[in-house]
Amino acid sequence: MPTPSMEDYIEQIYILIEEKGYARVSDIAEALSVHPSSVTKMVQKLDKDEYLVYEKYRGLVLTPKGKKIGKRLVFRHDLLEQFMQIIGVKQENIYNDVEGIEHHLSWDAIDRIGDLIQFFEEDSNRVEVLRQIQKNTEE
Ligand SMILES: [Mn+2]
Repeated sequence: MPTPSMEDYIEQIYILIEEKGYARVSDIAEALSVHPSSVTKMVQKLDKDEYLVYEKYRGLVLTPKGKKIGKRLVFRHDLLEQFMQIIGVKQENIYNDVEGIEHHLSWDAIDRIGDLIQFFEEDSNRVEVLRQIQKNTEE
């Protein structure tokens, strides 16, 4: 199991490769607001644990294991953002809130949140009812 920090890297590398076709150390460092030397160190660890293959001049490529986890991590992030939106969290808080909790929930909890999203999506009136409650408690 990857640590929270490893998860952040795998997630970001997956996103960069999806968006640009490659992930450079400098891009990863920028995306995660860390020093390039920290990226190099982590990339070596991820290579050792077989999440990716790091070749100094060719750059890095996710292994099937790394890709599979990367995909799940991005799915989890997006699902939690959706959840935050549904429960009415202010847009400006959503990204940081998700970054703060995503590593600390079991996949069981993620699946149950998925059920809840489905519950709200199946009938838009349910979101309206929730908004009404929120409006009433504000007053
Ligand atoms: Mn994330």
